[in-house]
Amino acid sequence: MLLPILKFPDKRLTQVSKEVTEINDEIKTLAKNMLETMYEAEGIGLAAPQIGQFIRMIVIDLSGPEERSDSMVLINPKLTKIDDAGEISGEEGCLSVPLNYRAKVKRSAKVIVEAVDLDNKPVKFEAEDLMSVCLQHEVDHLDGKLFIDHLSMLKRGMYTSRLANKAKKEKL
Ligand code: K1U
Ligand code: ZN
Repeated sequence: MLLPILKFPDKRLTQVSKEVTEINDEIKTLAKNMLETMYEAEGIGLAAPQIGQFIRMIVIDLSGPEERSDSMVLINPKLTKIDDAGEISGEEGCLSVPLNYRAKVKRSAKVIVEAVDLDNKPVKFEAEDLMSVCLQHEVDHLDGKLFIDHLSMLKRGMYTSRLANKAKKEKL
């Protein structure tokens, strides 16, 4: 089932999500629907709060909507930034940020993620490049943050006025 994705400036996207305490059928169905929604929207990641469920669950598939070969469901993910690895600055987009807006964001180059999977099995791995960026982007959603919150006041202001202008034109 496809789920509607909340869009900025919806205030619900600023909520901090709660830990998942039990992995039941409802959580499993939600994970399946999140993957379907992510593929349909042509994303490489999706966090539960983006579809209005304020729990700490994310889905990722860097192989993309065509291949769909690398899907991953992470529950209660915790990131440890590896400071020695430095930073990377990659272009990000977000399924919750309208106008297909993209901008460069500085992130930790490497992170270690610890989580559990849908079988409640512990998962731990080191991530770099796009996987590191995507994990940090998705965990930010769980903490009520969007990638545009990392931009300078000037860049963010330019984006929000573009969005406001579009809304104004649509009202006319
Ligand atoms: O969380 C989301 O809104 C999904 C988001 C994930 C993401 C993309 C790029 C960098 C960090 C996190 C997207 O999938 S945006 C859409 C997109 O199609 C995309 C952007 C860059 C590379 C590949 C895909
Ligand atoms: Zn996003």
